[in-house]
Amino acid sequence: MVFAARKINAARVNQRLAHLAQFGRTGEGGITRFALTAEEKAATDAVAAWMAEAGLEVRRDAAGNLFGRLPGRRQGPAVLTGSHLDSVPNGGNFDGPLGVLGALEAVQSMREQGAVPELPIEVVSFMGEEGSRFPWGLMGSSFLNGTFPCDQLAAMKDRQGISLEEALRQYGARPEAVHSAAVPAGRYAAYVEMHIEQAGVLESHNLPVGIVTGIAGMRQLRAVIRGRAEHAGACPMELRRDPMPAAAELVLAAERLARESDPATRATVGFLQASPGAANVIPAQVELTLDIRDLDGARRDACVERVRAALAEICRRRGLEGELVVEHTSPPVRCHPELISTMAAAARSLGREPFQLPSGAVHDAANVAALCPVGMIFVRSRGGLSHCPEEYTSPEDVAAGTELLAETLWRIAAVEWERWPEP
Ligand code: HGY
Ligand code: MN
Ligand code: MN
Repeated sequence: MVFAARKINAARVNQRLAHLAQFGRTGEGGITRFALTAEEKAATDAVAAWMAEAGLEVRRDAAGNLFGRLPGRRQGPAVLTGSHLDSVPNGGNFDGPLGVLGALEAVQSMREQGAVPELPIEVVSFMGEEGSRFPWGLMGSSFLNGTFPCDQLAAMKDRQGISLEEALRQYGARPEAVHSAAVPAGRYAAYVEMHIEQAGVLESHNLPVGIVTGIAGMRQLRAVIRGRAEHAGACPMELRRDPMPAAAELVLAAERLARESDPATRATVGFLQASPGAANVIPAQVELTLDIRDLDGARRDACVERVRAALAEICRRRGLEGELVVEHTSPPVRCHPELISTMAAAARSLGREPFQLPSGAVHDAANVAALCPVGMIFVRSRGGLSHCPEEYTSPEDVAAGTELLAETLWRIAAVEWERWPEP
């Protein structure tokens, strides 16, 4: 039975996207759905019910990742596909859910058409991709590829002081067994993730979909600058040891150093906190996050070292103490050439241009690349916006992406994919 990717049910995937938007809706039109919260649980439970409706074999691993499996004609390494359902604070409704629901639609359409893929295809919803609650992004896929430091479950806490271990338990996951979530290389033949582009390249080329060539590497750091708390009115300017202007210098230095590096180098300060945090108190310390990325790992690391040197110079000159701690690293990843060419052939068969582009955003695919070859499909973002309530992909583009994903999965599952040489 041949599979017709054009016959995916576009209305269903768009309705499901709209349905998920209710879980974590904020008063400002966005979505806040953090890792291991009731909101992520509600969205994941909805997807689990849809997987069961579609006749998939549904399971959850000890880390809270959800899987739905469509059996193949023969046993063998499954083709994995999916994304995540958690969000950034007041984020959009497409970053993550588009990849999970597109993957579910692809395999549900195969089943409804009576088309059985050669290899099994497994849909995954990874827990906690964004790193918005705990200081570790790509968390669910870190458990899958065995790189999460499982001895940190009790020590790693969110900003309310809840440990990851407690959050896993409250979520209904099994912190005592999280090691079992790790799978060996070879368990999967390949991984394909569909994702909203989160930038404006496809829109600028007036294209609905694109094929990703590689994923930027990311280093997330926490800078702490310590001075001396004093009275905001009584303490003369020349006697202060104030970490706030030092933090301001560091923010500007990070921006300048990234601009001086390369257009693919990106540096962002997304969080800054003074303590004790009162208008009439010179802060004792200022803490801020630094997110530094690049498609080239060495260039990214060189930028990190220049920021580290800038912090040391600022603190020395101002008589302050400073430290810069790496909290999470995600390696730059190249998508596998075999998958890129398969996607290009699938695109052409659907009358789509096989446009290729890199990803400045990181994705669970970067982790799964440690287990098998990975590929990604991007779908156009209106205005290139993402990580905000304005994030949007049209129903027509959702359909175009889902068709391409479905055709790609069908082709990958139908070929004898050996363990490919590293790209
Ligand atoms: O940060 C990222 O690039 C992704 O959205 N977690
Ligand atoms: Mn994402
Ligand atoms: Mn994101």
